[in-house]
Amino acid sequence: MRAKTALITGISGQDGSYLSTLLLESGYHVIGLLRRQSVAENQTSRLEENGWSNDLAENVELVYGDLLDESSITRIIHKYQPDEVYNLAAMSHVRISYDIPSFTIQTNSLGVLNLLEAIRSFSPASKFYQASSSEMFGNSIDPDGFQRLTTPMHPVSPYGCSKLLAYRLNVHYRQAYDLHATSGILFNHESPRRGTNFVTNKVVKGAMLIKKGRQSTLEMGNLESFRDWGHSSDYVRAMHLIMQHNEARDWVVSTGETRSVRDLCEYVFSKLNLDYNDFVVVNPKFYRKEELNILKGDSQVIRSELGWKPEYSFEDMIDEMIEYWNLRI
Ligand code: G4F
Repeated sequence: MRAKTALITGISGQDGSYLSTLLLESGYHVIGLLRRQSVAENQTSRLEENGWSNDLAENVELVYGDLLDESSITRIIHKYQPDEVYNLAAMSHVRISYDIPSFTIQTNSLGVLNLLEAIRSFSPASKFYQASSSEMFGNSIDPDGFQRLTTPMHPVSPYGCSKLLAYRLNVHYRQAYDLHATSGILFNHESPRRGTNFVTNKVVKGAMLIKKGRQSTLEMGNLESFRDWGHSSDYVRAMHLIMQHNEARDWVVSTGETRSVRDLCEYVFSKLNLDYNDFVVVNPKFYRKEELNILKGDSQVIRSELGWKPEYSFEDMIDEMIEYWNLRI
């Protein structure tokens, strides 16, 4: 049987690095879209953590391109005619999106439009996965405390607005052009490969630096916001399942549990036998212009229809991150 070809945009990011391994181990030929960076090593540092055997590595092709360089996207889609396209590329940091709103909206919205147009014109049989985000809900919550597909979407950041436009474009291309355009509304997902300017890895790395005497305090923003945190490797499994389903739809992927940033600090510092109250200092510079207060996702549909469930608990995930930094600091 012919190996399936998958294109992953954002292959060098946290999710791209886990997804590429999942697909390679499932026998795919993987094309990874890379953006040029001045430090060449940074482009592939997460991929190197996969430690692929030669057999797996020979099934990966990395190609330069950019969602905003329409010609590069068109050329790649036309050349490879991928069976599956996973769009994981984005400007993904919510607070930074207030500083670079135009770039965020161009990359996260118009970039998706470029991909959908290229697929529509040159490879209409390609299945498409759009990385949608729980940030699209903003502060809307259903009366039972959860967010789900039917919850109104009122984003509170340029990032959330950009993802909402991309989400609606994806639905439109599914309906208007009959593309197999799917999306996963993923709640926060973390791992040791998470950037250290996102809250989980910032707290774990900061606490470890304090534990080892290399830092005295940890400056944080809002400790009272709540997030539904899962593990990236569980969430890329959900992406793959979503793409294998015969019907193109939108799905919510979440743990269904919520914790505050304060709870996170308390857990991480206590694992290192420290009291976070002695070290965590609030600095308003890390506040958002408008905060999204509580996220808790209802993922019953993907659990019952696709048999997905997370394998990592919150504690397992944070313990893995602590172990990672313990070996490196
Ligand atoms: O880790 P965060 O930066 O993630 P955020 O903003 O929830 O966004 C992440 O999840 C989204 C899904 O809902 C993705 F779409 C998005 O791409 C990204 O992956 O912040 C989490 C919470 C926020 O409420 C923030 O205000 O932590 C709070 N926080 C408090 N102090 C902080 C800090 N966040 C960061 N990054 N740094 C702080 O010092």
